[in-house]
Amino acid sequence: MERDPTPDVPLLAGMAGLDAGRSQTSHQNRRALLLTRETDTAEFEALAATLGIDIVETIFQRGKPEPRVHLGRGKIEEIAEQMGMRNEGHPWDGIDLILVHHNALPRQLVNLDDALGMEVWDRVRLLLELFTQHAASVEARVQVRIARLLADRSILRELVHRETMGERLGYGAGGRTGWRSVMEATQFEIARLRRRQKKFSRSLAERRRQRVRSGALSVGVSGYTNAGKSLLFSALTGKPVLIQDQVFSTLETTVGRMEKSPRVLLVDTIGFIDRIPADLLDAFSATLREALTCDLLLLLVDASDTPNELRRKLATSRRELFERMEDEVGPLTLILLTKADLCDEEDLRKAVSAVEEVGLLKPLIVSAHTGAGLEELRAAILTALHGPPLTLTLSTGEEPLAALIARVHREAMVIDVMTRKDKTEIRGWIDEASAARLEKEHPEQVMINS
Ligand SMILES: Nc1nc2c(ncn2[C@@H]2O[C@H](COP(=O)(O)OP(=O)(O)OP(=O)(O)O)[C@@H](O)[C@H]2O)c(=O)[nH]1
Ligand SMILES: [Mg+2]
Repeated sequence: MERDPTPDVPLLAGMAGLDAGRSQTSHQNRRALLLTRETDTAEFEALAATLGIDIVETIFQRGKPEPRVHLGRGKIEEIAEQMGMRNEGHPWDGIDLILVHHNALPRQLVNLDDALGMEVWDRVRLLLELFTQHAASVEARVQVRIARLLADRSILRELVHRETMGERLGYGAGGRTGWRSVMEATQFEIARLRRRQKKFSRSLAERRRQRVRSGALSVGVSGYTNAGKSLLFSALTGKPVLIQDQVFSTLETTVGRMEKSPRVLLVDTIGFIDRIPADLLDAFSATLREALTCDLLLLLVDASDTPNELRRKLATSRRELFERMEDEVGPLTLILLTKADLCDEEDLRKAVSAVEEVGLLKPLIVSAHTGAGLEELRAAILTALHGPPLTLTLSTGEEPLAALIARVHREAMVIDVMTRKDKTEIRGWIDEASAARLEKEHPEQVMINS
């Protein structure tokens, strides 16, 4: 069958799997109009700004979303008319994109596209574009592609329906290619990518099993997007990762060893956002599972947000976490207030009470930027994983004392060392298996007290 390489409807985020090349297009400096029913559009605007899109004007209409075109039909007609009258110097000159502040229904998107004759993105599509640009690894790219095609499929269902009803033609010259065949190609592509993704999840699961077998303990770093997860991960592991003042910089998991405690593994991962459709997150479920199937979870909350923002993001993070837990209890969780360096005492006090209000434990206050609170955080992580620190008393004997001390330093996180004549006392955290091995191998020389 002959296919037109680009369908004439720019509604399809993944080009229905027909044209993979287009999916990495830059949207830098595009001019857009934003349509909204809500007054607070700050987060949406930040998402658009991340892509370099310039929102020229925001059109706000009070009232409930309408099923046809989200705003009122009259309003959309007015906009279409204005668009038609644009000339050079018109404030809307150069606009080629309509943004809708809403997770729109397929029907609304198709209607808007028809009415305005212009590319239309809703919030989901905006997120998809962002994910596409930030997907750095093969794994992330496959996940994003599945998410895009799933979004396309819902729109294609609508187009097929209209085609069947005779309301809309197929694409290509004279509408000769039916949407039904595009839909089939999309289904096929989704199935193919899902098989690839299954392989990824299997190898992730295998890696996780290997880590468990090796006796390592894992700590997931979770939280709303842009909360500071990657910077904290980097500060604790010394491993460089992408850190940007942008939402969704991170789309895949990175595992790193906590400095000074090589048996503790930290897992950096994708963040949460409000009202993300299940389909979209499902594409990332293997990635999230990696961070959430852990021995301890850190839940990061940006202390420099206003108390209202903080409460909203905390609620979203908790809901997402709760829905994704394999058992009802989930791993032990520490709440962290991050970016403390950007706050004064009053801000911090308000942030702490916002966390406590919802019945969570007292948060730890940290700044990955200045390093404040990080030693306390390491101690809290180790205590949560291994219990309170132990004291090891090492005595002279068959094995040279210096060798024993060096080994303890390698395997434990040492808090302090006291040297007497023929004995050395070391206080620190050590995992049970290492402690048991030490005692078993050198029963005369090693004594452990809690
Ligand atoms: N001042 C200050 N800035 C911070 C701190 N932690 C993170 N940031 C900044 O906050 C922004 C986001 O940090 P990231 O570590 O990328 O956040 P993330 O949670 O990994 O974000 P995503 O991966 O995009 O979800 C960056 O500009 C960081 O430099 C902090 O403790 N203090
Ligand atoms: Mg990150």
